[in-house]
Amino acid sequence: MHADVRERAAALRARIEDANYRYYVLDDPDLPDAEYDRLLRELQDLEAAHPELVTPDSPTQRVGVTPAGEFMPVEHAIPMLSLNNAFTEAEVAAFDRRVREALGREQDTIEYAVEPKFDGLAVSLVYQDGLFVRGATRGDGYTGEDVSANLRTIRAIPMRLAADRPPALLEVRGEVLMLKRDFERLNAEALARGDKTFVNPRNAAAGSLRQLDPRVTAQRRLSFYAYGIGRCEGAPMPDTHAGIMDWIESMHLPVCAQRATALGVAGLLDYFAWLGALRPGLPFDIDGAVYKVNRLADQHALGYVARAPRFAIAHKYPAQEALTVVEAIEAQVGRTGTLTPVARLRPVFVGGVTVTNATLHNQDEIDRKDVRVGDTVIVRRAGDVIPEVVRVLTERRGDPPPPRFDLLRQYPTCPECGAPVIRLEGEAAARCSNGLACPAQRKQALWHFASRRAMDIDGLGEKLIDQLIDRGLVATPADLYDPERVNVATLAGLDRMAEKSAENLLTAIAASRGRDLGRFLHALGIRHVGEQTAKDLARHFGSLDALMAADETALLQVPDVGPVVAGSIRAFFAEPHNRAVIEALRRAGAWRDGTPAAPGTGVLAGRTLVLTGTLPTLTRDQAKARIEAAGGKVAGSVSGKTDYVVAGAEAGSKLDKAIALGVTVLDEAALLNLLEQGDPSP
Ligand code: 9MJ
Repeated sequence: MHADVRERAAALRARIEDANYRYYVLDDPDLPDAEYDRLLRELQDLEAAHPELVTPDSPTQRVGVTPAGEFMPVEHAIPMLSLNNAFTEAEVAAFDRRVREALGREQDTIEYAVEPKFDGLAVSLVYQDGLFVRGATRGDGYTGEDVSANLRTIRAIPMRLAADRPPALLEVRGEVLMLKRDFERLNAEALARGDKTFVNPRNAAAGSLRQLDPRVTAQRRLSFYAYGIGRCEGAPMPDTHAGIMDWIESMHLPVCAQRATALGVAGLLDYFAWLGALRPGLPFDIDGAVYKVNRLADQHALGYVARAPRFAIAHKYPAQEALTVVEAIEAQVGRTGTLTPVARLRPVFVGGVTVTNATLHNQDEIDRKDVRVGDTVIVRRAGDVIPEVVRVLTERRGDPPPPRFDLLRQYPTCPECGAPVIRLEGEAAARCSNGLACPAQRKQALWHFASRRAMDIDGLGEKLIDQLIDRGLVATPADLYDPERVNVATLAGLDRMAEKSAENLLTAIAASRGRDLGRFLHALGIRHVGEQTAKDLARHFGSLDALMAADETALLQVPDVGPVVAGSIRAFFAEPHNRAVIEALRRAGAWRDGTPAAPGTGVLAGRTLVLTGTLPTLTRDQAKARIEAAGGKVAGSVSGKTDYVVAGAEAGSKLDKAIALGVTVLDEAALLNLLEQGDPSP
């Protein structure tokens, strides 16, 4: 065989593995996907023509192994012990005290290596002379299962260590996990196929790693982070845990960037707080921090108690999930009359707060999760989002089981006004049929009218609106501008209002007169007419009268307006009550006709941009305003018509789609540059 073929195969392998390292470990890819695929195909073809060229560390060997019948047991030469947990600062302080006492260094400040506690599955990877030879799950700590074929599919795990003189034997330990974005994509795909979804990234990772067919695992995009080593032979070892982490990082093993060292209890608690603040933005789930005595000689001296090391501890964040019981399911009436079912829960402490309610969204969601009154459920609270029911423990249902919950049967009439509740064909939502005669809808409509992105009436909050409606001072948005109803005397008589705050509110109401037509249309709260559609309508028709006179054909001329939106607009303006309110608002001078921000001008005229993720300095609203001020349009989803995607931290599937469609991706700096310099492309 020709030496040049062998050389080419070796070069391809090195290039592909380097691309894997850059993409999956450094998160800094340097090779377009198409080029990567081309190189991999070339290598596959070479190896197919010359099977003797195939090496066990070849990237072609990551998938393509035939399914195993079962996983073989693997004994861990050094047991894979678990960590003891600390839940309070006092427990962390007690841990540190035990360490100092056991080392006979009561007066010293101990140095710890500190790192996130990954919420994944522990595995051990064995490298012989730098080559990956076997990987196993933790199992019971003494015996695990050989999941080598599945671990090979994880691109972040090097098949060959990057070291000139690798150790003769090195056992790396770490966690296999699924990144949050990969988890979301997996579930979205499962949902689209009508398959079962996974409850959380940990379960998805576990289910994927224990697949008998590695081809399935390969499609799941698992990740890996090393957190230590087991056996090491034939190489000098660093003398601290932090040193070991740096060492294995140099061999291209993935270690997380959030590791550090900390001094004493104060240092540990500082790190815990710092990591806790980062937690929501991390690409993976963590459930705490791990503290390890940094010096290996000290670790050795401390040894083990029962089944856990005495030199390390896991400091856990309060649980994000908890078990509780659904005591009732009630409906809340929203702005457009939608009845949103809410589970009333037996109070339970989750993620640092007591949770008593969880949203159930709509009847479809209730059906999908099959939530019934009396059920024991898992509730989750993540960040400051509304708590949700993750899953019902159906096995805990009594006999006979409680009946299925049917929102329409439970609420044939609106709980706020008693009007019939209807569910339109093809809609998930049930809604009150009473429109603005329903006080709950009135309140929501008024709240929306006054909100920042509509009429922007500063100081008109929920509590005030409740009082204005409940006391009959205000029934419609137009009443806000009626001095007979809303004045210093009437306002000052409300709870939590004094003369000064009443005057401030009146000033804010007065300042809202004459808002541009786009904002005003948005403020009206016409179903299916959001902020962008409102702007498009204002731009297209230029005056409210022109819009009110438009028939369906005329409405369909407006970008993104289809028959449903057009129908909703026509129905809104056909309603006599709405026409009366609009006439009153006209007399109050609430809006100003005319076309906002003349289209066709500005550096981004005619360009469509999509925002995703968190930008470093601009809020989403600010970025949107800047783009629109430059004549550009901000769309909600990426399509062939998208000119740019502006991506920040934690960008999600929109970024993936942009890359797939070849849409130019900008970061914030590039966006600002574009706004300043203009768009060079035709
Ligand atoms: C996790 N789960 O992230 C350890 N771990 O160290 C970290 N687990 C561990 N270290 C010794 N970061 C036993 C387990």
